[in-house]
Amino acid sequence: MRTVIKNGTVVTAIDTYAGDVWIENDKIVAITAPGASTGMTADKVIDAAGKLVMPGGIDAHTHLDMPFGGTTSSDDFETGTIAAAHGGTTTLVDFAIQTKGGSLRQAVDTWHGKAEGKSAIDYGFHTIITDVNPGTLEEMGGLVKEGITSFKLFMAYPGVLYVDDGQIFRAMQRARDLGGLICMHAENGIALDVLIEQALARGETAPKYHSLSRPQIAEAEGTHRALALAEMAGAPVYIVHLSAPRALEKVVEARDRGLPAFAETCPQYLFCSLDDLAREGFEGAKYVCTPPLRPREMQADIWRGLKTNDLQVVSTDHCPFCMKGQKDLGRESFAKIPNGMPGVETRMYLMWDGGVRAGHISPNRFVEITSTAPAKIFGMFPQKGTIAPGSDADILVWDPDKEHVLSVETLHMRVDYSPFEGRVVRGAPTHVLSRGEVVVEQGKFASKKGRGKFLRRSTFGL
Ligand code: DUC
Ligand code: ZN
Ligand code: ZN
Repeated sequence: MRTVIKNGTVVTAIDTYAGDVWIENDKIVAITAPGASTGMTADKVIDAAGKLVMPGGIDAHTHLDMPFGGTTSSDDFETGTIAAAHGGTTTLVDFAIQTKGGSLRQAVDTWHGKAEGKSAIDYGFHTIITDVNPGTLEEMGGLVKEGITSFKLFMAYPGVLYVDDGQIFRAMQRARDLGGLICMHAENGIALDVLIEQALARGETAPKYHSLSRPQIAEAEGTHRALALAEMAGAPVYIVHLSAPRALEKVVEARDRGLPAFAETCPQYLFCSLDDLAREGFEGAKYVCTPPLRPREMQADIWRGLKTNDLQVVSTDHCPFCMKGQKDLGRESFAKIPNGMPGVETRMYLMWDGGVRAGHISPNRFVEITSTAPAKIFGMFPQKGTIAPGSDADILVWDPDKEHVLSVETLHMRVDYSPFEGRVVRGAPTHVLSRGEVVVEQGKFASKKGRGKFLRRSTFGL
């Protein structure tokens, strides 16, 4: 099967040029000058005149079908990956969680069971280690050989996901030896639990107190500690979901000293704020995620970090919970609201409309932070993350002017609200290809669940 995407403008992280992209089965095989006589014929022609041809989005941070906060995130691998494809994301990396007393093997087997036969796009796994002990340190080696080359640790959520500094340090040393990458949820959870208890004792139970009881200094301290431990271990580190200027300062300082320190932010920290958490009644619960949304004035610094490459990636931390039956567990106490927001489908729209169109970033930088950089950091490049001969044909034909309304009525995530209800964005995919197959065409899913493949990722190579 040969497909050609003709007459479009190819946009990668570094180039913008007119080119026809030729695909054979699941791979890109050639890029030719528009109209050049190539001698090749195609079974399928996609006309991309007036459109951009970009690598499919890579979301390196999702939580599908994850037990958390007394419930389970509402998208599974079927609904979550179909929604992702609609929004132009063709690869995701989800987190397999070690249960207390369980092994990493069990975690990964459980996650393979959740994804197989369901995922509509390609996927990899990180593992969340909740108990770093001689057994799990040993197991990390086996997982790296299976292509699970990154591990998330939590400084937050004492008694649930939290690991102490000794455990973090040992895991970092082991990751260094294996070529693995530690991803850190960097907030001082021990101190935050005290602040939460004190807020509740004062009767501060509304959703906005979720943010007011998690000050940015707790994230800055955690970020500094993660960077220091990684430096002592001689290991690279990746700070997940960075939300706060003072945490960003720590990353800047480490990178300026040449350390292999990386960090992502998420659209919610660029487009939502404490004002949303403070909405009337219980509406703020829609915006409860961790780290929390910050005062609106802090967004400018996060944009600056993205522009200057102090932040390298935008992923989503997609972790949806319905208002009815899930978020409402916390009507009496913000501490019982399941933490997480939906985002896997809206990331590319928001980063184009609110990032590129708003003048914060160029189209090339859009490709870099949503696709190329996560592919490189997480061992998927150049199979994923670019448009080049030999790469997987994960491609977006992107209409930069197409209007789309973000609403629970138009989006496909299995959740009963949208944080962006009614927002009109410009820029949307007309065709989404995953390994050469058109999976979404003009807003309609054109493929089937279960076609996505597990991705064996390489060790850390930057
Ligand atoms: N933050 C969230 O908002 N949800 C899942 C886990 C996390 O760290
Ligand atoms: Zn986290
Ligand atoms: Zn997360």
